[in-house]
Amino acid sequence: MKITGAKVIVCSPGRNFVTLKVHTDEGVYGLGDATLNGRELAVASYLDDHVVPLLVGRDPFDVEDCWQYLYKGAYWRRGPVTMTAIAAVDVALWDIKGKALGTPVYNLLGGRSRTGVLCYGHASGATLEETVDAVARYLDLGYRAVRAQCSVPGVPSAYGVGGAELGYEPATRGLPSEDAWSTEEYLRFVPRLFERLRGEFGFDVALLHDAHHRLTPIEAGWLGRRLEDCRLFWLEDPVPAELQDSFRLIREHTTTPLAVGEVFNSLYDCQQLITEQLIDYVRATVVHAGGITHLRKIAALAEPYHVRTGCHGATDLSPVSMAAALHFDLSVHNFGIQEYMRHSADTDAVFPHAYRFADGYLHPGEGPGLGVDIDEHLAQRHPYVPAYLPVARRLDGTVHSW
Ligand code: EZ4
Ligand code: CO
Repeated sequence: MKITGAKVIVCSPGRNFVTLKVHTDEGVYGLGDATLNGRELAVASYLDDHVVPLLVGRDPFDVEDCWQYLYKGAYWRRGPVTMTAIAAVDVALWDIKGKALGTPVYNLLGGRSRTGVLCYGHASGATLEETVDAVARYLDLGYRAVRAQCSVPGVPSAYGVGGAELGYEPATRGLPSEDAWSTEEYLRFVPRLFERLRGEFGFDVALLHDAHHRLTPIEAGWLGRRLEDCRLFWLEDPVPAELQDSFRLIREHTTTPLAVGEVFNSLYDCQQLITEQLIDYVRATVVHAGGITHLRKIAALAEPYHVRTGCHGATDLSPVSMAAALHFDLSVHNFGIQEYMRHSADTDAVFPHAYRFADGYLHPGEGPGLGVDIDEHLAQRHPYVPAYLPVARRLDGTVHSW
């Protein structure tokens, strides 16, 4: 089998997505997601101008060799744009191999390690009461794990609130908006939120929270300790993780489980976090961390250190990524949980998919390959629209991590 060409499809069915469709001489094609929120066209160009010409004539079954060729062959290593582009090719090749062999991708990854993929949904509200109601709604839908975010008095645009019916959509059309931020108000409010949620729902539901890179290590240590009796499933992204060492300080102060890594693009971003057991869950994803091939290596490194996976799964990852994540999640032994934010009806129409939610678990389906397709005709009706994630500023105007 030979690759005959590949097409980059940019579309915006409610939000922007970049998709790579790899064609072969046997008529089988594969899909990969290449969406990098707010920097979509950079990856589209990287693929179109610099990667697609290198794919023609290659055997799509040589997945590892292709990965190494694109990674080492570029000379310039790592970085979100490069690794997202490599991920798109990698996932498309796994899809092709599954379709060609007539088996779901999870069978190529060692087979099933479990019967379903535990996932969590996103509850949020402008007030504490609204957030309580939102959590209740997820429990009614059968979720066993819920992330809770809430506007903070004095900080109405706190991360993770609103913008979609079952979820949270942070990117807005046009140039970036600016959100006000106050760590002091946030730290005062969050313990109240989780004490209330535990009082209301007890301890049978797993509760998660995303601090979204906004704290310092000592602030994160305080918050983690303060929340210990609320028994969070995890506290996510307590601090920006460029400095992996900073997690040691957090660990010294709290036993609240820590998750990090949705912005990681390689194993080297989490090597120290894993081998020094500074985190409990690694959130690297197929689309931003070099595809299934590289993510498996991150999971393999994590397994002996008791670090489990908790892949990013927000709506800026297309249904192609969600499908790929589910095959990975089903197969990898040290799976922890999968983030699941439902896509809009327009997005689901452009990307028909076999995966389904039932009783708090996701299932990738039993069809060959990834089990997801793209309706190119429909995609064309939703052209790219410039859209960006917000920027955060502290109350005195200083730029803060968003
Ligand atoms: O802000 O996907 O845990 N999920 C998240 C997401 C991210 C967006 C960024 O593109 O933190 O909401
Ligand atoms: Co997050």
